[in-house]
Amino acid sequence: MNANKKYGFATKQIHAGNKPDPTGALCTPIYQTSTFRFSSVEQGGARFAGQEEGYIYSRLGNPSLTTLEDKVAALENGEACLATASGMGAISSAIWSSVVAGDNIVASDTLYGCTYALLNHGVTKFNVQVDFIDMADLDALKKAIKPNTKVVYLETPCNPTLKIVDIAEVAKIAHAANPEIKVIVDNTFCSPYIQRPLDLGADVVVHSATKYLNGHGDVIAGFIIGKADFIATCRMFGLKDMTGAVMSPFNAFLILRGLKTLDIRMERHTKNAMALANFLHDHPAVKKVYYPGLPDFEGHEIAKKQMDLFGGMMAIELNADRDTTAKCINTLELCTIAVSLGDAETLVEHPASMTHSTYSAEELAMAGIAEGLVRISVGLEDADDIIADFKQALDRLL
Ligand code: LCS
Repeated sequence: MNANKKYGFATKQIHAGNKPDPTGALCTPIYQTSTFRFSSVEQGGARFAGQEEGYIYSRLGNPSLTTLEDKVAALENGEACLATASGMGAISSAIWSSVVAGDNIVASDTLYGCTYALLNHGVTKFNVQVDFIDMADLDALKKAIKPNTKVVYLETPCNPTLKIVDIAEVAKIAHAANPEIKVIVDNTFCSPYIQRPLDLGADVVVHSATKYLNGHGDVIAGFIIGKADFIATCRMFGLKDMTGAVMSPFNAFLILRGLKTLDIRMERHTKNAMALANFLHDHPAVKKVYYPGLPDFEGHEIAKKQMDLFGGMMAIELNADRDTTAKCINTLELCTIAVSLGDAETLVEHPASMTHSTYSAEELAMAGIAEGLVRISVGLEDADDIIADFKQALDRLL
């Protein structure tokens, strides 16, 4: 690539970050090594002291990961990126790098269950106080920010209700209160092809790369993207000392492979999701469809403004109790009952008993996660086949 030229997303997902390999290998090799040789004690010392560039040990950096990190930074329009062993590794490494005892975090009340657990009963053990609010309510945000608030944390669309939060407005409010506050956005549901939070004013993006970025259901991984100095702190403290959540070179290779088709996959996920959402919207057994692409969905206008596509995630509530809902889901023949999302396969799960079982009954109610809510990660199969599968399952309820 020519460093002075601007390239499109598809070109960047294939070429950005790639380094010429001495062997001429087209794909970045898997540097399956834990450590790196030093030519002398002096050279090792210079690398540890940061006086000489070069690899030391794979918890601190590895060439397979460097290529991937540079590519993901380019896709999110960030200065730098850190690859991690999981999405939770990214989130916890970023949080440990942002707060100390006595600090406050203002967080969305609707988050992936383990993120909620980390904030609700993880960091609170270390005297970091967390206030959960409806992040779509900007007045609630204004009221919640305190002098010791260091982080504002959100997902949009939220897992699992797809609630939309206005990233630009949240960033404006947080930075007006205190420019030092880090607005951290989990961009897992969108991927940078659909939404780029840093362009909208956020400070840090985190990802579960387990999902759309890898896209093939065979890797657990994460990323943190942001300013170079913050990513350096995440690398040399948050990850190196606090979580140790380092990505393996093999997983970096798989994600590099998956990323080459990110845009094509996101287009197809969205097309299939839009078709399924329209079908479900008109089915008499369905009470409500939660999908940002539907004009009657709350947050649709904000979604249109900040997302380039509406994505592949949705949820539905049926005109049925929890047991009947479960029975209906059990009759799906093609779609798979499984947690995770962003894979080629359509995955269906029940948040209240699975991904969000870390929430108490009151917390579920507060976040609007109904007992009968069913989350769907719409896959890449033929839309007609996905729709036919839901039709045969839902028609049994009539
Ligand atoms: N952020 C979001 C929005 C997620 O959905 C997940 C996992 C994570 C972070 C954590 O990433 P991980 O450590 O698993 O790579 N979400 C899951 C879900 O909804 N079903 O299974 C896992």
